[in-house]
Amino acid sequence: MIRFIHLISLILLLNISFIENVDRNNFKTCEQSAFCRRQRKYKPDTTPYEVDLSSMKTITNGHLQFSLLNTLKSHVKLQLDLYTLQHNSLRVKINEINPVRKRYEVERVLVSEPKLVNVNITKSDNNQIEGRFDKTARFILNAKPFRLDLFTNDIFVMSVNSKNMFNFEHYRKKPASDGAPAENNAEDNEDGMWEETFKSHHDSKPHGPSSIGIDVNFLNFENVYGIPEHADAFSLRSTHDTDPYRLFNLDIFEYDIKNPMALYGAIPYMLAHNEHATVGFFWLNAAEGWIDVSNDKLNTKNLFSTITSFFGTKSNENNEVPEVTTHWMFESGIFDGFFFMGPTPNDIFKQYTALTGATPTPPLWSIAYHQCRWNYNDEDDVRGVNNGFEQHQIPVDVIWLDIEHTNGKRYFTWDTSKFPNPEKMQDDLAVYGRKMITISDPHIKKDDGYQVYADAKSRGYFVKSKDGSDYEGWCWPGSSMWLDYFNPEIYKWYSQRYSYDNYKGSTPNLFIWNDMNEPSVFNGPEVTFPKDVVHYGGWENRDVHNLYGMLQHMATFDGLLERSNGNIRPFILTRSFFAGSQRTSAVWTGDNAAQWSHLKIAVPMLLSLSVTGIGFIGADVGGFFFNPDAKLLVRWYQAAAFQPFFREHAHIDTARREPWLFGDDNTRLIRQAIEQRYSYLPFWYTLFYRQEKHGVPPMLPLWANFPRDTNTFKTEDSYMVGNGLLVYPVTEADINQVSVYFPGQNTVWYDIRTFTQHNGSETALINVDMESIPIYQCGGTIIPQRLRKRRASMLAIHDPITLVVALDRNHEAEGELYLDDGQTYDYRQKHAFIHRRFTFKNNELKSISLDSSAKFETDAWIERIVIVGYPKNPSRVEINSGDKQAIPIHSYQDGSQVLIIRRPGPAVTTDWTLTLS
Ligand code: NBV
Repeated sequence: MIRFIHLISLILLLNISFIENVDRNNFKTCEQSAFCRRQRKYKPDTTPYEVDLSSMKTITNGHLQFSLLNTLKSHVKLQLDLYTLQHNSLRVKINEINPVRKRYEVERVLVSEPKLVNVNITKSDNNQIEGRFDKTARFILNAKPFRLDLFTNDIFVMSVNSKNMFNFEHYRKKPASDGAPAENNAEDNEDGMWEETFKSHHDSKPHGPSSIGIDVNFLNFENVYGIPEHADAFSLRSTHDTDPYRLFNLDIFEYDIKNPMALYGAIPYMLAHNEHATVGFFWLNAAEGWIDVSNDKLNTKNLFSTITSFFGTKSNENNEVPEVTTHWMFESGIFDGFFFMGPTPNDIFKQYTALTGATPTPPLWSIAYHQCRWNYNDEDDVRGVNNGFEQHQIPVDVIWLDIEHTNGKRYFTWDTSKFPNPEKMQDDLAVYGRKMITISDPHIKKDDGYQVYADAKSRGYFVKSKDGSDYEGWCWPGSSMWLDYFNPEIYKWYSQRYSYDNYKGSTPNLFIWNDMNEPSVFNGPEVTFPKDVVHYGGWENRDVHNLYGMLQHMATFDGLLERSNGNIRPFILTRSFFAGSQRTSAVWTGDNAAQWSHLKIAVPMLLSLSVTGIGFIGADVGGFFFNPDAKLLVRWYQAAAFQPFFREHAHIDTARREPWLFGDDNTRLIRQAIEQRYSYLPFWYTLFYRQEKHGVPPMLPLWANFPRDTNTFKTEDSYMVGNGLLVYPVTEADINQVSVYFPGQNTVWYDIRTFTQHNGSETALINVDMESIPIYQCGGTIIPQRLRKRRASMLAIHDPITLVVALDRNHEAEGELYLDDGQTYDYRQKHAFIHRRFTFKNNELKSISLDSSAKFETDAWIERIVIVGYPKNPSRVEINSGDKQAIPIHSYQDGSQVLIIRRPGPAVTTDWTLTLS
C-alpha cells in the first residue's frame, strides 16, 4: 500500500515537472456547466418580473419590503427587501417566499448586521417608488417592468435588470420518473437541471435547479474592475468572445494567463470608475458564479426622460453614452446585492470594508522579506540558509517550511529524521530576530495512527458524501478527509490544534501558511469537492463552496490568537479566499511561473485583489514553476520589494535560488532591492495602519489617487504605493527604455534615486539599467524611511527616521508616520503607538500628533530630513521642539533642488517645527 502511495505521489510529481500548461479539459467551460448554459442563453425581450407596489411594507425606516412576481409563473412568489444603509450603500435581497427548500444565505462574511439609515420617499405613484438616503444616494424602483436605477450626486450610475436578464430558478419538486414534469412545465425538466456529468464525475443534484441570473449595468462608465481571482487584465475585458469570468475556488495546475478561468479564490465584487464617480456592486453569494462583461453604448433616447437628464456628461450626437453591462449568474443561494454609491475611490474602499472588514495592521516582520522554498530540507538546510543571509548581509525576517517538513503530510507533526529539534531551530532563528512559518493544509491523512485524524474521525468531524458517509478523496498524503469548518464546534476544535500543547514543536515564533484550501482534491471533479458533498446544516458544497478556504484560515487565525491569549497578532498566508478573508489573512497568487509574462500579470492580479478589499497580497518572487534566469529574478525582486507581501518561493523541482547563487553582481542587486524594502518599511507600516482605519489598501491603481485623470483608467503596467510612490516594474528582458505615464495635471514627480523631476499628465521615455526599476515620489508627499541597515525588521523598531519631503508646485507637502511595537495588540488595547502628521508649508515643516491619547515609548529620533524641489539654499535652518532650539547642518544641491538637513535631532514622539529662512 505504502509503495502504491509513493508511486502515485511520484506520478503526480512527474506530471508537475513535465506538463507545460494548464490542462483546460480538467475544468468546465460555461457550456459544460448546466446552470451557466441555461442562464447565459436567457435573453427575453421583456422581463416577466414585476414588483407589486401595493404589497409594500415599511418594516422599519430604511427597510422596505415588496412582493416580486414572475408573470409567467404566478405560483412562484419572490420577496424583495430593500435596505438603505449607512455609508451611501444600498442592499437588495431577493428570495423565495415559502420555498420547497430553504435557500442558503452566506454567513461569516459581514462583520455585523449592516446599519440602516432613514430613507426619504420622494415619489411614489403606481409604477415607481423613489427614495433618497444618506448624503448623495437615490434609487428609483420601477414596478412594471422590474428594474432598479441608482444615482449618486444625481448622476445615473447603476441599473439593475434594465437588460431583462433577471432569472430566478425557484426550487421545485423533482419530475416524476416517467418523465412527466412535476410542475407540468417542460422547462422544469431541462437538460442538466436534475443531474449532470463532467468527465467521469456525476453530480446528483438532489435538489434540482436553483440558479439566479441578473444584469447590473454601469452607466456612463467604460471601465470595471475586481471580481478576482483571474490571471487577467485589471480593467475587465469584454467576454463577448470568451467564457464569462468564473468565480469558483479551484486549484488550477500551471494556470495560463489572460483568460477568465477560475482560480484559487473568489470575491463577487465589482467596481466601476469614471472621472465623476467610483461605484461598486457586491453580490454576497458563495456558490459557483460566472460573470459576463460587455462594453456597450446606451442609447439615451429610449430612456424615460426623467433619467436621461441625470447623466454626468452629455451623450454624443447619436444620443449614446458608454455603458458596461454585466450579467451575473450563480448556481444557488439568494440574490443579496450591495450597491456602493461612492462617489470617491476612498469612499468606495470605506463602504466595502465597513461591511466585510479591513485588514488589521499586520505584524511588522510580516511585511518585510520572506524566504521560502518547497522545501528547506532539514534543520541544517535552514541553518545554512540563515547563515547565507548573514554572510551576504541580506536582511530577511522569515524562513518557511513547505509540506516535506511533516511526517508524511500529517500536519501538526514533524519529520523527526530531518527536524529532530524544531523548537531549537525556531529559537535559533529568533536570536537573529527572525520567525518561521510552516505549512498546514486542510486534507487530513486517513490513518488511524495519526491523532488528528483519529480524533476527528471518532467525533464525526469530516465533510460528508451525499450518502452520509465521510467523504474521502486523494491529496498529498494519499487517502484523505476534510474537516467541516462550517460546524462551529469543528471550527473551534481545528483552531485548538494550533495550541502549543497540540502542535508539538511549535513556538511563539512560528506562524502559519494554509495552502490547498479551495480545497484541492486530486481525484475530485475539477480537482475539488463534488458539489453534492454535504456540510454542517445540510448545505451542499454547491451552496457554500467558495467559503471553505476562508473558514480554514479564519480558524487558523483564531487558533494563533488564542495561543497567545489574544496578545500577539497572528500571521496567516492563504491561497484560497473569499470576501472577508482580508480580516485574518494575507493572500498570494499561487503557482505562477518563472516567466516575464507572469511577472507582468502580477500587477493587474494584485490590483484586482487590492480594490476588492484584499490588501495584504503578493506573488511568488521568481515564479513558482521553472527556473528564472538571473535577470528575471533580479527584476522580480525589484518589483516585489514594492508590493505588499514580499516572498521568494519555488517548486521542489527547481534549482536552488537563494539570493547569493547568481554571482556577486546579482547578489548585490538583490540585496539592494531587499534593503530598499526595509528602508521603506515605516512608510508601508503607516499605509497598513491606514488600511485598518479607513479600508484604503497600500497598493493602488493610479486612478485611486488621480480619479479625474482618464489616462490612468486602464493602467496596469504601473501602480502606486499609498499616495506617495509611483512604481513601474520592468517586465521585459532586454530593454533599456520604458515609457512611463506620470498622472495628475500640475503634479510633479521625483525619481527616488536621482530626484530628477517629471511633469504630471506627461509620458516620458525613461532609461533603465539593472540597478533599479523606475520609482517616483509624488510631489506633495512626505515619506518616512529608516536608512540604518539591520538583519531583520523587528530589530529596527527604535531606529531613527529619515523624512523625504517631496514638494508640490506650491512648495507644500504632507505625510504621516505610524509606529508601534510591531507585534502585539497593545496599539489597540493600550494605545501604545505613535501616529504623527508632517506638513510642509510656508517654509516650515511641522510634526504634530494625530492622537493625543497615544503613547509608545521609543527613543527613535529624526536623523535626517531631505527636502526635494526646494528652490534655493536657505541661509538658516532652525528646529524648535518644546523649549529646545537647534541649528542643524544642511547642504543644498542646486541642480536637483535637494536640501538635506543632517541630524536635526528631535525625538519622533515630540512636536517640532523646522523653519527655513
Ligand atoms: O506545498 C507544495 C506547493 C506549494 O509550494 C505551493 O506554494 C502551493 O501553491 N503546493 C501548492 C502544492 C503543489 C503544487 C504543485
